[in-house]
Amino acid sequence: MSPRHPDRHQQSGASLVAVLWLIGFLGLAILGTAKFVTLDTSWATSVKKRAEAKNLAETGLALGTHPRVKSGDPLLRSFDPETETGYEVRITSEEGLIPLNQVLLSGRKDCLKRLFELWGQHPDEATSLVDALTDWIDADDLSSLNGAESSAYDAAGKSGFPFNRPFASLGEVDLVIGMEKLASLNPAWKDSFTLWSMGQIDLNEANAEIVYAAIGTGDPTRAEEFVLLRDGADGAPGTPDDQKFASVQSILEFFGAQADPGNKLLSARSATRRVYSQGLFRGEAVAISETRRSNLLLWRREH
Ligand SMILES: [Ca+2]
Ligand SMILES: [Ca+2]
Repeated sequence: MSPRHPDRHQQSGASLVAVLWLIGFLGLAILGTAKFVTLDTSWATSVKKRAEAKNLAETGLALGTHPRVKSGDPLLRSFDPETETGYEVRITSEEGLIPLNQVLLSGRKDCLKRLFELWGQHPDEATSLVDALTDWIDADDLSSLNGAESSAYDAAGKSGFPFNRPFASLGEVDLVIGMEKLASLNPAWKDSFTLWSMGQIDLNEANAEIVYAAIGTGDPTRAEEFVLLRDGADGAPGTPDDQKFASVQSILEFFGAQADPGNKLLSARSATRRVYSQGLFRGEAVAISETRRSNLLLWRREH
């Protein structure tokens, strides 16, 4: 009778478990490494695609900022569907937007109030907000009738405001008391304002809302009719069929309005170009906006 060796059986069993465990561990490690490599490769591909898309956006930007290239030029769009690469450029004018500092400094509160009410703000709230915006940029600490100077900001737990100088960025405007409500009514409110124009509103470039707010007379429907006529048969601004008006006077005649010699806000021409360029590379998109006047870079943002 052969002797029994229970320890040897136990050792074999333990070894088998260890081997199986090791195989399992190695399998998991290999799977993990493969997953990591896949993720790493996809991250590197995404970074490369984004870099290519940015290069294409820069190419479009260089074309769009060239003084001889005008809005509607076929050079401003290029796309190869086979390689899914290209760029699209839009040239607009900074004067097509409301120059916030100048409007406040020149006392044209009515322009802002009309716009805010058009966006759905209650007239009383619109009045308070315009007064608060004025108090933010005027040098004194004397509150306007419905405005907000330092005591109002202290009470709201926002000590250190207002800055009592013109806005240096549209981001600062978010800090003004009452802006949260306006931003909830129109989250894209910044798209209607500029701090980089010559300080006038070019009615040949502004959208219907801004035209309505700036003209100071007539209704929003008339402003929409004006923009329809101005943008030509294709209904798109910045294309060759646009019907630009020669002067502010001719635009006011369209509205049946009298020229106000004291109103220096209106204009029929622009001086500051804003170029938006989107580069596309195989599903990746990078957009860059630049504002230039006489080739001097005033503002740039990468989206
Ligand atoms: Ca002030
Ligand atoms: Ca057009």
